[in-house]
Amino acid sequence: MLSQEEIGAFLADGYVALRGAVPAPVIAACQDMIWADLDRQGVRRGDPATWTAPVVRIPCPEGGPFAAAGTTRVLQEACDQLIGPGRWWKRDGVGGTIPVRFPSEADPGDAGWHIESSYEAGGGWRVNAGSRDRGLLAIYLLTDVEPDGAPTRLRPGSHRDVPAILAPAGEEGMEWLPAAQQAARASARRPTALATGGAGDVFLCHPFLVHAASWPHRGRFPRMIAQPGVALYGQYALRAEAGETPPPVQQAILDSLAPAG
Ligand SMILES: O=C(O)CCC(=O)C(=O)O
Repeated sequence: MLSQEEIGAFLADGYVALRGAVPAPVIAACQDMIWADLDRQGVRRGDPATWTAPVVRIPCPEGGPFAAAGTTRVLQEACDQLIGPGRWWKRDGVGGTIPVRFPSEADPGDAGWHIESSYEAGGGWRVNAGSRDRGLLAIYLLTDVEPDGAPTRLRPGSHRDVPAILAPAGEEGMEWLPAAQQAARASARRPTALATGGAGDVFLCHPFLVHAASWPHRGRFPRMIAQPGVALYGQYALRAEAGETPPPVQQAILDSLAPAG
């Protein structure tokens, strides 16, 4: 269970790190599956000469160790606490994509600051202030991630800059790209934190947390993360009902839309 202090940090910073959320043997089996997938693309575990691109993305494999990784008790309890019990899809796995970043001085071309999109409508990806369909962004460290090994960059507090951008667009929300660009500009003054740690750590992030990949990768080993969304059923109301205690994801949205004073 997350402590009150951790929930307070989530409200303030927009993320909380669950250290050791996925056991080491499960992580080792996930790595084996990822390498098997990379091998089919000619990128081989034991042969750094084949690590020619700064980033290779694969869809997160399903089943086996990934089903175990996505369903640990500590993760499910934290999702209940942050999103609200019964409000999110208990996926039998991890999902999303796995960007594998290799030691390289090259610009990977995908390291801009952004928020994630949350739902598809009219053939495009969108996001609205109620965070329709997205309860969290989860960042699973599937290898150790060192500060010089292309960690994901986070902007603590940036989740509070985003509701004011999205709210004027109402239920329909905004197209993802202009929303992400405005979120990046609005949060430029925020500090940067690095999603570093050990393999098996999971960062649970508010859906509006502004983040970015980083480069160069000056570590020795490929860095693997998964970065799925945790699906929300429906969307959050932008006003709390009387007597209701909103879950922290919703509370952060309400707080940032509340008039100052
Ligand atoms: O690879 C990373 O560190 C983050 C990538 C990312 O934010 C994305 O693909 O949306």
